Amino acid sequence: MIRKAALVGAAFCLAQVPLLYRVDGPAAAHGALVSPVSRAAACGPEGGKAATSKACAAAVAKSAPGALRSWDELRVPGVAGRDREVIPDGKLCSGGLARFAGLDLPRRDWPATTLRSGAAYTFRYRATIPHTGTFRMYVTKDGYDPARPLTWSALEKKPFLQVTDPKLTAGSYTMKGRLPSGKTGRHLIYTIWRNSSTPDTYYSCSDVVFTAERSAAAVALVGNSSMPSTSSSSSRSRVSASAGVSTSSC
Ligand SMILES: [Cu+2]
Repeated sequence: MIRKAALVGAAFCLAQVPLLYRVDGPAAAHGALVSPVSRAAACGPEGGKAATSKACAAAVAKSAPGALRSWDELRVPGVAGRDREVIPDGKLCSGGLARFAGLDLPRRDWPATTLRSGAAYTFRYRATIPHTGTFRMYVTKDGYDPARPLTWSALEKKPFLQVTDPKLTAGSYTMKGRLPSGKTGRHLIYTIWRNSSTPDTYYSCSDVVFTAERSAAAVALVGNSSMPSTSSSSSRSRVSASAGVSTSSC
């Protein structure tokens, strides 16, 4: 059943969505990172308090009218692993899609999630329509400046996490991993989801603030139960809470 539904969804995607299915339906829907929250999810209709931030208001104003209602549709067909060739510097957060240009705005005040560098963390990528594929997450190099346009060279070369076909739990792909170590202050986590069941690749920018790692002694004493907190926790929980709501209509 699930497989059949997924195949049907993929077929609609490939067919550019017949007009019939667009009538008053939700925007075409696929996914975005919600933990730590991505710019698109934070500024979308389920972003809660974060969506009312100055950064989101600016992003909405700079993007095509209503574009961020489709916060889960930052997808580019046919990239096939050539991300660095296809997506131009300065346009990483929009995936090079003009209608999402507001997500590329260089600013220091994007809604950000506070995380402990080097800690265990469960990443959640909300899937409004499931697809198979591989997630790769990159972090910005030391010295990252959010007030400058994001370039490929600002990202570390290798992903700190790579997962193929993670488990779908309560509407989100769930990936247990470890946050990059040795990071402090504001950084950006860049997520690339290359589908294997569709020709699409999805791009997400998540703004984060890293706090210092625990010392080895502290880890030994406390164990490894540190739960990262979110500076805009209301937005995160709202995004997560709505994970069960189906907006899928590819
Ligand atoms: Cu999709």
